[in-house]
Amino acid sequence: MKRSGDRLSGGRTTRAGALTRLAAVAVLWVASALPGCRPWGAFDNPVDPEAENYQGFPTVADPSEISPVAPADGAEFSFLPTFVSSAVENAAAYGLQISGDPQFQNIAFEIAEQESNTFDVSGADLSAGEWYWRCRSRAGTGEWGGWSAVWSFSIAERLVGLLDETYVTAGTFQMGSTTSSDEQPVHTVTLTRDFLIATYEVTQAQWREVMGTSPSSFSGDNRPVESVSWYEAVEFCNALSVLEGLEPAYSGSGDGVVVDLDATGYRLPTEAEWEYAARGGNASGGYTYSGSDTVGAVAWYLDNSGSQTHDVGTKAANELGIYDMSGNVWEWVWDWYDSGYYGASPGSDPAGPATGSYRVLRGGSWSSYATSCRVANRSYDTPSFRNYVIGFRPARTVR
Ligand SMILES: [Ca+2]
Repeated sequence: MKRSGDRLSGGRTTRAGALTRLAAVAVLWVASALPGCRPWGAFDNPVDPEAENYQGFPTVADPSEISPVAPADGAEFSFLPTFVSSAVENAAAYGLQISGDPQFQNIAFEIAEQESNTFDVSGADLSAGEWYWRCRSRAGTGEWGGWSAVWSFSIAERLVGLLDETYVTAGTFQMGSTTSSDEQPVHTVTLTRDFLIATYEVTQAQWREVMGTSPSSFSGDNRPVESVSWYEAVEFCNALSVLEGLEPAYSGSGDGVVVDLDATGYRLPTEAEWEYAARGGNASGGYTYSGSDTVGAVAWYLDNSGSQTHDVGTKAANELGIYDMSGNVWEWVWDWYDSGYYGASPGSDPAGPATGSYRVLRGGSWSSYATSCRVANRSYDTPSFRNYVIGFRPARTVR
């Protein structure tokens, strides 16, 4: 680690922190991938054909020869996937309904008519429980065919969001500074994706909730988790995505980890996202530190920390309402480190070099000199490195 600003001789403390605001919620996670497709016409498992008012199989006549293809009957979701019906030759339009009862007396969500047989149901706001769906098609401007068989699916309980998050609107900013050689050249960066970033560093209570471990050197539920490697931070992000029914952003493992920046799941911010958020995004006041030109107003650092971490959110927030981006603990970000990267990085959505030996760290720590807490400052270490000055905060893409 480029510890130019760090003194790693701080004392330890075991002061107990307050309980966090974590909601005690049931976590029921179920497979979120689309179930396998059923063969066409697999009307072998309609929902409760004995139920009163259930009309049984639809009258199948072209172009009403249609059936749900995915999700198959009984599928469980913690978020709603795309629904797909069988494709019907000559069909000009398809329709879909979702109901809480298999007789479809109350329609909870409907796509009355569209050309595609792939239905985007992401706008359906369904509570946890059992649901039913069916579809139909129409040839040209003629009559609608009959409704398909009814298939069931269920929505799992979702974990109430574990992290407080701050919305960061996409935009353009000047990244870097003239202070240090690896912060040059100052260059224009455009981020094209809105994203959410954790308002606070991940706390020890949050880490324990997801990972079941207590790795930190300092102890306190509301203190930032530290002594976690980059690999472990990535693991946390994927694990939390699974718990909350989001698409995991990472695949692969070790140094072969690949990120999908378009996935909805948690991930480490890119270095550019981190700096943009630290600078206050579109609301930037142009400060040296995240939210102020006075380091002690926004950061726990060498001169005021008492050689220890502090509860997150106990200094002033930055322009966007994000805390501790300067100081408290260094934060792992996604990018590989390359001191010359800024001279060749793309102007849009830079995500770091393709390979490297070190991952970037940002923001300085309780053990850092003020200069390391600057929003433009860059540091790095090997991704397996653990230290009581290093933690992280996740981000995720909004779409
Ligand atoms: Ca920090």
